[in-house]
Amino acid sequence: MTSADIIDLRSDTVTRPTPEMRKAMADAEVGDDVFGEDPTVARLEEKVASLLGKEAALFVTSGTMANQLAILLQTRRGDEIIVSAGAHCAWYESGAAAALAGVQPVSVGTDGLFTIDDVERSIKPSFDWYPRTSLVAFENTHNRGGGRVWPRAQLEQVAAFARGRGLAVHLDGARIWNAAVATGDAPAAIAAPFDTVSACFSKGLGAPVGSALCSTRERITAARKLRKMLGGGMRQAGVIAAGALHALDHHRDRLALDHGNARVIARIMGEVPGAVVDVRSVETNIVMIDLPSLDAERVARQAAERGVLVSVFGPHRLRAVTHLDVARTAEEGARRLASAVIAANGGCE
Ligand code: TLP
Repeated sequence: MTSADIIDLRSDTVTRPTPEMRKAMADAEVGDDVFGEDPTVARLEEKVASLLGKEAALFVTSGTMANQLAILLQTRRGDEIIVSAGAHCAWYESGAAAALAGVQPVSVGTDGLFTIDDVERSIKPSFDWYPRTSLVAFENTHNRGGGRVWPRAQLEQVAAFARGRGLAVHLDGARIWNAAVATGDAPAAIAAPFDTVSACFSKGLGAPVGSALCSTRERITAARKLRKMLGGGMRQAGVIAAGALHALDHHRDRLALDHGNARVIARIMGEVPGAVVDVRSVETNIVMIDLPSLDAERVARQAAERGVLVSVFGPHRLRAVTHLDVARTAEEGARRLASAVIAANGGCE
């Protein structure tokens, strides 16, 4: 099997820039962005700030950096932050919230969503021996929640409650573009209740690098300094910003195709003996496949032998993610994955 035959459903981060995107990157006008002189970075920052309805934006290397800047900006060492169960900022950022900001995350809710009650019960009283609760981090769509989209009313109510209690509210909007396409809501409407919002260009949008942190001008000025402190000041970054701009202009609407393909995968896998998929919960481009009596690592290995790659998300759970590089092969990917599950389940293919 050649690498061209591999169907890579591990993540929507695995995409390669399209020829048009590469051309936009090659042609980008650039300058030294640490001097604030890169016109393409400036254009990207203005565009993303406007799309998310915020005063300003900062182009950063990764979603991780955007989330961690948001935490560093709005907390003090020893604070507690409230996050969704399975939140990226607590699960997949190498312990940065503890190591860099010195805060401890407390997880609430299920499938990535939580309620006013969850937040209220988690806020620590203001007495000496308690940590100070300072921030609530939301994630929309929610990665470990299987690409779940927050219902807008719930998002607004919970965020407003947290703000009313004096807490900062951050949105990890790595996949806010998917949430917008799935609901028909404008990205700015989804971002509106939040003090800070991170958004990625390198997931479903298919750019090779980069994310943005959006907020008030004042917070973004402070974030720029923190980014430099973390070694994230970039020089002729217009080359990569051009890829992100191209992605914003050309790859947002097509996310609907990825969502349709995710539902196709969910339907195929939902009929395979040994696999359990909640088809109705597949709202965007992520499909969680539960294998209650099978070893997920083993099934992933058998799938790889059949030329389909998926991520292991638990001892009995796989994750498949659709994106622009598998748009035409997602169904074939699901069939190969189904064959791996059937083999692991001791059945005939
Ligand atoms: N998620 C990656 C892995 O890190 C798990 C993936 O394959 O889905 N927020 C959310 C909700 C994310 O899903 C990710 C990446 C990030 C932030 C971090 O983005 P990067 O990888 O750019 O640091």
